[in-house]
Amino acid sequence: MITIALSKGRIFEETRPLLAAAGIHPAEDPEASRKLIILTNREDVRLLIVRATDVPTYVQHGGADMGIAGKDVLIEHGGDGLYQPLDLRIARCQMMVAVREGYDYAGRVKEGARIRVATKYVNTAREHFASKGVHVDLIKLYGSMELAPLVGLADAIVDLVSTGGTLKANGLVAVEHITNISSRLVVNQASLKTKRKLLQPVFDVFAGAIKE
Ligand code: PRT
Ligand code: MG
Repeated sequence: MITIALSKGRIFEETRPLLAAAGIHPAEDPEASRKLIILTNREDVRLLIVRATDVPTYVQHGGADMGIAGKDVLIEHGGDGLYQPLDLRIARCQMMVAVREGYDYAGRVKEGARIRVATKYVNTAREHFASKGVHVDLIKLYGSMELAPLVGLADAIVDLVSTGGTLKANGLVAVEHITNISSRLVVNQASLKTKRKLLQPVFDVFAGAIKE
């Protein structure tokens, strides 16, 4: 049996064609179902529907044999105990620093001011600003980071941007690019040894179905 952990929403939608290429068709639509274990047409494959940030944890501890997780999530998790064979190039976006329109980010950095940064990605943000020698106070949030600069909770945010529509709708502008993000296949290291025969064909099909 192969257990695959993934999250609903964009990751599931963009993984669906890869699963189909491997002949794996979910028995139910996870968007509509309340079930957290979704069976498939293949008796030896099932899907676990978990929060995006929990995918590496399930795979690391063997709750799932493999999973699909954003690089943003993997950097924060640390990747311990995970084999990461493939960049699937799905759910792509960019991690950026953004501020309120009119906030002089470059000027504040040049002065050596302390900047208050709200983010869900504290490890990534800490490393980024340290490497640039920018002094920051990090404020951990769990979502809707865009709000923080609007109410004076923070001077800047570190968040993911794809179309830019969310920043624009909230009067924010991106001022610094941190890294490109896409989703990776992650595999439990014990499963890799004990279930290689079942897993390898899935990796091979996924590898062949990656776009660009
Ligand atoms: O939503 P929930 O709190 O349940 O969890 P989640 O946000 O962790 O999950 P989900 O499904 O939203 O995202 C899963 C993964 O998709 C992330 O870990 C990223 O790797 C990837 N991804 C790709 C994105 C985006 N693009 C993205 N645009 N994740 C989030 N966003 C958000 C962003 O945070 C911002 O709020 O979309 C908004 C910006 O989008 P634009 O198009 O307005 O720029
Ligand atoms: Mg989300």
